[in-house]
Amino acid sequence: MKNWKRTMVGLLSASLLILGACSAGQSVSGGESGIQERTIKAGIGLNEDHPEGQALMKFKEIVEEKTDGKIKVQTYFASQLGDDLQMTEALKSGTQEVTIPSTSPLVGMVKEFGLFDFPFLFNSEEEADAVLDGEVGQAVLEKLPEHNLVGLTYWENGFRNITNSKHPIETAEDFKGLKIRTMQNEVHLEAFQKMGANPTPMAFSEVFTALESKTVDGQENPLATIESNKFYEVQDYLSVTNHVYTPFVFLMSKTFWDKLSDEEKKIMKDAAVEAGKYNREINRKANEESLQNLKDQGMNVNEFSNEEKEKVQEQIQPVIDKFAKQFGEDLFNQMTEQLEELRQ
Ligand code: TK8
Repeated sequence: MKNWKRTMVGLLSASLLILGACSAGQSVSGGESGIQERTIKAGIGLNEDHPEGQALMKFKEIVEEKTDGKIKVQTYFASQLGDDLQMTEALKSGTQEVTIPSTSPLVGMVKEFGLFDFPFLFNSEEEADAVLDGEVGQAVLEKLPEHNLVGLTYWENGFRNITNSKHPIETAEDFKGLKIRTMQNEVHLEAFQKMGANPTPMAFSEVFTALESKTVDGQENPLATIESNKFYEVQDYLSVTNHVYTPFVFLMSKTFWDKLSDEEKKIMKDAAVEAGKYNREINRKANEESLQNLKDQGMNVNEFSNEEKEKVQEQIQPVIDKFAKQFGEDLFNQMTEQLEELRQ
């Protein structure tokens, strides 16, 4: 009898302990389901009127709707919280929850992102979608958790074009001696060096002032950015080169992610993907509209012929060969094979 009693008491206290641990687990780490009151600080480098800004507003709308306002998204634009690298650092240390930087400045951290920085790699946005949303893009996202980051999906910055204050860029020779701001990315740096330009890497938040003060002659970015950031006020010439495609990557702090319940994680992931679809759609429309608007603003616009593109491609091939080896030849080959298949 005594023994039986002791066993019952033992069992009871053990199960109470387990119950206690479960509920503590839920309030501390989120558990498997349920939605809690949370606030997400989300910052980007571009303006709210830019397709990336519009898509961030869409992300906010979806998250707040699906969580009945329990999870709030506070939005910050125009590098208010810092540039791409600074915001990514803030995510790593857990003081900011979301940022959506260009992948290019992150190559110092995850070298494989550099595989997307090769000039003339993608022929269309659809090719970029296929690679980024496919195995190669996903394999690169898997490198992020070891840096305390979670990559939910890719958005689109897009194909880049060159502006400058000196002269139209119509031939491969026209790059010679041009002081051009590049992203903080070694592929871009070395490619422009090979083209005879004088590249200066700097954070995006410093570009307008650098152009205005003539610290640099030019810069390169997608048309929507050239318009949204009013670079036409300090740049006379726009050459439609489409020389390289830049993805955005939707990053979440892993410190924050790990606290979320499975239900909350699904809401975040779905919202990032859905807002990303919207981002790609409006970005592609904005490109067409922006070209017209930039002409209306008085920019001198010219195309860059396929013949000249081929000359540039030849100049920069050694840079691609060098970095493909450095960033991961297997992934590079997988990507080029996928692109060849798409082109058949
Ligand atoms: C915005 C940047 C920018 C990028 C650049 O944060 O740095 O030129 O194209 O748009 O990510």
